[in-house]
Amino acid sequence: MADDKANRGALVVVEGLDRAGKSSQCELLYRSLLDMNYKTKYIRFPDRSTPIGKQIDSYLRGQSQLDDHSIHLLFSANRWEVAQSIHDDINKGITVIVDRYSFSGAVYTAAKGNPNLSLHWAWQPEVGLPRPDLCLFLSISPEEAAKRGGYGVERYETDSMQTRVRNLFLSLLDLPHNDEICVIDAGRSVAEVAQDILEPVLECMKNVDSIGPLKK
Ligand code: T5A
Ligand code: NA
Repeated sequence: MADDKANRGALVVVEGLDRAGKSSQCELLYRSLLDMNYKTKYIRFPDRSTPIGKQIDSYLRGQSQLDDHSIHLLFSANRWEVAQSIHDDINKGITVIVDRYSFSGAVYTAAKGNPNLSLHWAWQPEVGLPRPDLCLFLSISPEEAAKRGGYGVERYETDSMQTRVRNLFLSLLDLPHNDEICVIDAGRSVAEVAQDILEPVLECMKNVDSIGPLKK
Protein backbone atom coordinates (compact mmCIF):
# COMPACT_ATOMS: atom_id res chain seq x y z
CA MET A 1 0.00 0.00 0.00
CA ALA A 2 0.96 3.63 -0.38
CA ASP A 3 2.06 3.92 3.27
CA ASP A 4 4.85 1.40 2.83
CA LYS A 5 6.56 3.47 0.14
CA ALA A 6 7.98 6.10 2.47
CA ASN A 7 8.27 6.60 6.21
CA ARG A 8 7.75 10.32 6.00
CA GLY A 9 5.67 12.45 3.71
CA ALA A 10 7.20 14.78 1.13
CA LEU A 11 7.13 18.58 1.22
CA VAL A 12 6.05 19.69 -2.25
CA VAL A 13 5.91 23.40 -3.08
CA VAL A 14 4.17 24.98 -6.07
CA GLU A 15 5.42 28.41 -7.14
CA GLY A 16 4.88 30.85 -9.99
CA LEU A 17 3.52 34.21 -11.07
CA ASP A 18 0.06 35.43 -10.13
CA ARG A 19 -2.51 33.45 -12.20
CA ALA A 20 0.00 30.79 -13.27
CA GLY A 21 -2.56 28.20 -12.10
CA LYS A 22 -0.95 27.22 -8.79
CA SER A 23 -4.12 26.79 -6.73
CA SER A 24 -5.90 24.87 -9.52
CA GLN A 25 -2.94 22.50 -9.81
CA CYS A 26 -2.50 22.08 -6.04
CA GLU A 27 -6.15 21.10 -5.76
CA LEU A 28 -5.86 18.54 -8.58
CA LEU A 29 -2.62 17.13 -7.19
CA TYR A 30 -4.19 16.85 -3.74
CA ARG A 31 -7.15 14.90 -5.13
CA SER A 32 -4.92 12.63 -7.26
CA LEU A 33 -2.76 11.70 -4.27
CA LEU A 34 -5.82 11.06 -2.09
CA ASP A 35 -7.28 8.85 -4.84
CA MET A 36 -4.02 6.88 -4.76
CA ASN A 37 -4.44 6.42 -0.98
CA TYR A 38 -1.59 8.68 0.04
CA LYS A 39 -1.98 10.70 3.24
CA THR A 40 -1.97 14.26 1.92
CA LYS A 41 -2.60 17.80 3.04
CA TYR A 42 -2.91 21.02 1.02
CA ILE A 43 -1.88 24.33 2.60
CA ARG A 44 -1.29 27.77 1.11
CA PHE A 45 0.60 30.97 1.81
CA PRO A 46 -0.38 33.54 2.66
CA ASP A 47 -2.67 31.73 5.09
CA ARG A 48 -5.16 34.58 5.40
CA SER A 49 -7.06 32.96 8.30
CA THR A 50 -4.61 33.75 11.14
CA PRO A 51 -4.25 37.20 12.82
CA ILE A 52 -1.04 37.78 10.82
CA GLY A 53 -2.76 36.49 7.68
CA LYS A 54 -5.60 38.97 8.15
CA GLN A 55 -3.08 41.85 8.18
CA ILE A 56 -1.53 40.48 4.99
CA ASP A 57 -4.95 40.14 3.35
CA SER A 58 -5.86 43.72 4.18
CA TYR A 59 -2.54 44.93 2.75
CA LEU A 60 -2.92 42.90 -0.47
CA ARG A 61 -6.43 44.27 -1.01
CA GLY A 62 -5.10 47.81 -0.62
CA GLN A 63 -7.16 48.37 2.53
CA SER A 64 -4.09 49.15 4.66
CA GLN A 65 -0.57 50.46 4.14
CA LEU A 66 2.52 48.85 5.64
CA ASP A 67 6.22 49.54 5.43
CA ASP A 68 7.87 47.19 2.88
CA HIS A 69 10.06 45.60 5.58
CA SER A 70 7.05 45.04 7.86
CA ILE A 71 4.89 43.31 5.27
CA HIS A 72 7.86 41.19 4.20
CA LEU A 73 8.42 39.97 7.76
CA LEU A 74 4.68 39.31 8.20
CA PHE A 75 4.68 37.04 5.12
CA SER A 76 7.63 35.15 6.63
CA ALA A 77 6.04 35.04 10.11
CA ASN A 78 2.93 33.58 8.48
CA ARG A 79 5.09 30.62 7.35
CA TRP A 80 6.87 30.28 10.72
CA GLU A 81 3.44 30.04 12.41
CA VAL A 82 2.96 26.62 10.80
CA ALA A 83 6.58 25.42 10.46
CA GLN A 84 6.23 23.02 13.39
CA SER A 85 2.95 21.58 12.12
CA ILE A 86 4.55 21.00 8.69
CA HIS A 87 7.32 19.03 10.42
CA ASP A 88 4.79 17.09 12.48
CA ASP A 89 2.64 16.20 9.46
CA ILE A 90 5.58 15.10 7.35
CA ASN A 91 6.89 12.92 10.15
CA LYS A 92 3.45 11.31 10.38
CA GLY A 93 3.80 10.27 6.73
CA ILE A 94 1.58 13.01 5.32
CA THR A 95 2.70 14.58 2.03
CA VAL A 96 2.19 18.34 2.35
CA ILE A 97 1.41 20.30 -0.82
CA VAL A 98 2.20 23.99 -0.38
CA ASP A 99 0.72 26.71 -2.61
CA ARG A 100 3.49 29.40 -2.60
CA TYR A 101 6.35 29.38 -0.11
CA SER A 102 9.66 31.12 0.62
CA PHE A 103 10.52 31.63 -3.05
CA SER A 104 7.47 33.87 -3.47
CA GLY A 105 8.36 35.54 -0.19
CA ALA A 106 11.82 36.59 -1.33
CA VAL A 107 11.01 37.32 -4.95
CA TYR A 108 7.95 39.57 -4.54
CA THR A 109 9.68 41.76 -1.99
CA ALA A 110 12.87 42.06 -4.06
CA ALA A 111 10.74 42.88 -7.13
CA LYS A 112 9.48 46.06 -5.47
CA GLY A 113 12.67 47.78 -6.57
CA ASN A 114 13.52 49.21 -3.14
CA PRO A 115 17.37 49.20 -3.03
CA ASN A 116 17.31 48.23 0.66
CA LEU A 117 15.28 45.10 -0.11
CA SER A 118 17.67 42.87 -2.05
CA LEU A 119 16.91 39.23 -2.80
CA HIS A 120 19.62 38.32 -0.28
CA TRP A 121 18.01 40.42 2.46
CA ALA A 122 14.57 39.08 1.61
CA TRP A 123 15.71 35.46 1.85
CA GLN A 124 17.16 35.67 5.38
CA PRO A 125 13.92 35.33 7.42
CA GLU A 126 13.21 32.13 5.46
CA VAL A 127 16.44 30.44 6.57
CA GLY A 128 15.64 27.50 8.84
CA LEU A 129 12.11 26.83 7.57
CA PRO A 130 11.52 23.23 6.41
CA ARG A 131 13.26 22.77 3.07
CA PRO A 132 11.00 21.50 0.27
CA ASP A 133 11.80 18.13 -1.27
CA LEU A 134 10.47 19.42 -4.57
CA CYS A 135 9.52 22.86 -5.87
CA LEU A 136 7.40 22.95 -9.02
CA PHE A 137 7.79 26.30 -10.73
CA LEU A 138 4.78 26.95 -12.99
CA SER A 139 6.33 28.99 -15.77
CA ILE A 140 4.09 31.40 -17.70
CA SER A 141 4.65 34.73 -19.41
CA PRO A 142 3.12 37.76 -17.67
CA GLU A 143 1.06 38.36 -20.86
CA GLU A 144 -0.49 34.84 -20.73
CA ALA A 145 -1.13 35.15 -17.00
CA ALA A 146 -2.85 38.51 -17.46
CA LYS A 147 -5.44 36.91 -19.79
CA ARG A 148 -6.70 34.64 -16.97
CA GLY A 149 -9.60 35.46 -14.65
CA GLY A 150 -9.46 38.04 -11.90
CA TYR A 151 -6.08 39.54 -12.81
CA GLY A 152 -5.45 43.10 -11.68
CA VAL A 153 -7.57 43.06 -8.53
CA GLU A 154 -4.81 42.84 -5.90
CA ARG A 155 -1.59 44.70 -5.19
CA TYR A 156 1.39 43.33 -7.24
CA GLU A 157 -0.90 42.36 -10.15
CA THR A 158 0.62 44.78 -12.64
CA ASP A 159 2.61 43.97 -15.78
CA SER A 160 5.78 45.70 -14.57
CA MET A 161 5.73 43.95 -11.18
CA GLN A 162 5.00 40.54 -12.73
CA THR A 163 7.85 40.94 -15.22
CA ARG A 164 10.30 41.72 -12.41
CA VAL A 165 8.91 38.80 -10.37
CA ARG A 166 9.41 36.44 -13.29
CA ASN A 167 13.00 37.56 -13.85
CA LEU A 168 13.82 37.12 -10.16
CA PHE A 169 12.23 33.66 -10.09
CA LEU A 170 14.37 32.72 -13.09
CA SER A 171 17.50 34.00 -11.34
CA LEU A 172 16.72 31.72 -8.36
CA LEU A 173 16.56 28.72 -10.69
CA ASP A 174 20.19 29.29 -11.62
CA LEU A 175 21.49 28.99 -8.06
CA PRO A 176 23.27 25.64 -7.62
CA HIS A 177 21.70 24.84 -4.21
CA ASN A 178 18.20 25.10 -5.68
CA ASP A 179 18.41 21.71 -7.36
CA GLU A 180 14.95 20.71 -6.09
CA ILE A 181 13.25 23.14 -8.50
CA CYS A 182 11.43 21.62 -11.49
CA VAL A 183 10.17 23.99 -14.20
CA ILE A 184 6.73 23.21 -15.68
CA ASP A 185 5.30 24.94 -18.76
CA ALA A 186 2.07 26.34 -17.28
CA GLY A 187 0.85 28.01 -20.48
CA ARG A 188 -1.03 24.85 -21.53
CA SER A 189 -4.40 23.32 -20.57
CA VAL A 190 -5.13 22.51 -16.92
CA ALA A 191 -5.09 18.76 -17.72
CA GLU A 192 -1.77 18.89 -19.57
CA VAL A 193 -0.08 20.76 -16.76
CA ALA A 194 -1.55 18.38 -14.14
CA GLN A 195 -0.19 15.38 -16.02
CA ASP A 196 3.32 16.87 -16.04
CA ILE A 197 3.21 17.59 -12.33
CA LEU A 198 2.16 14.17 -11.05
CA GLU A 199 5.19 12.22 -12.25
CA PRO A 200 7.93 14.29 -10.53
CA VAL A 201 5.83 14.38 -7.35
CA LEU A 202 5.44 10.59 -7.23
CA GLU A 203 9.14 10.20 -7.97
CA CYS A 204 10.03 12.62 -5.17
CA MET A 205 7.75 10.81 -2.69
CA LYS A 206 9.68 7.58 -3.27
CA ASN A 207 13.01 9.16 -2.44
CA VAL A 208 12.48 11.35 0.62
CA ASP A 209 15.36 11.48 3.08
CA SER A 210 15.46 13.40 6.37
CA ILE A 211 14.06 16.91 6.02
CA GLY A 212 16.55 19.77 6.21
CA PRO A 213 16.30 23.52 6.78
CA LEU A 214 16.28 26.19 4.06
CA LYS A 215 19.84 27.46 3.81
CA LYS A 216 21.34 30.96 3.55
N1 T5A B 1 3.09 37.06 -1.84
C1 T5A B 1 2.82 35.80 -1.42
C2 T5A B 1 4.18 37.80 -1.34
O1 T5A B 1 4.42 38.95 -1.71
N2 T5A B 1 4.98 37.20 -0.39
C3 T5A B 1 4.75 35.93 0.08
O2 T5A B 1 5.51 35.43 0.96
C4 T5A B 1 3.63 35.20 -0.46
C5 T5A B 1 3.34 33.81 0.04
C6 T5A B 1 -1.22 36.74 -3.07
C7 T5A B 1 -0.07 37.66 -3.35
O3 T5A B 1 0.86 37.61 -2.29
C8 T5A B 1 2.18 37.70 -2.81
C9 T5A B 1 2.10 37.03 -4.14
C10 T5A B 1 0.71 37.38 -4.63
O4 T5A B 1 0.78 38.57 -5.39
P1 T5A B 1 -2.01 34.29 -3.49
O5 T5A B 1 -2.98 34.35 -2.36
O6 T5A B 1 -1.30 33.02 -3.73
O7 T5A B 1 -0.88 35.40 -3.27
O8 T5A B 1 -2.68 34.77 -4.82
P2 T5A B 1 -4.00 34.22 -5.48
O9 T5A B 1 -4.65 35.42 -6.00
O10 T5A B 1 -4.74 33.25 -4.63
O11 T5A B 1 -3.48 33.24 -6.55
P3 T5A B 1 -2.75 33.57 -7.88
O12 T5A B 1 -3.14 34.88 -8.46
O13 T5A B 1 -1.32 33.39 -7.64
O14 T5A B 1 -3.35 32.47 -8.86
P4 T5A B 1 -2.93 30.97 -9.09
O15 T5A B 1 -3.16 30.18 -7.85
O16 T5A B 1 -1.59 30.85 -9.72
O17 T5A B 1 -3.97 30.54 -10.22
P5 T5A B 1 -5.40 29.83 -10.08
O18 T5A B 1 -5.25 28.38 -10.12
O19 T5A B 1 -6.16 30.46 -9.01
O20 T5A B 1 -6.01 30.28 -11.50
C11 T5A B 1 -6.23 31.63 -11.84
C12 T5A B 1 -7.25 31.71 -12.97
O21 T5A B 1 -6.74 31.10 -14.14
C13 T5A B 1 -7.53 29.99 -14.54
C14 T5A B 1 -8.35 29.62 -13.31
O22 T5A B 1 -9.55 29.00 -13.66
C15 T5A B 1 -8.55 30.97 -12.67
O23 T5A B 1 -9.60 31.66 -13.29
N3 T5A B 1 -6.59 28.92 -14.95
C16 T5A B 1 -6.34 28.59 -16.23
N4 T5A B 1 -6.82 29.07 -17.39
C17 T5A B 1 -6.33 28.50 -18.54
N5 T5A B 1 -5.39 27.49 -18.56
C18 T5A B 1 -4.90 26.99 -17.42
N6 T5A B 1 -3.96 26.00 -17.46
C19 T5A B 1 -5.37 27.55 -16.18
N7 T5A B 1 -5.08 27.29 -14.87
C20 T5A B 1 -5.82 28.13 -14.13
NA1 NA C 1 -3.58 31.03 -5.77
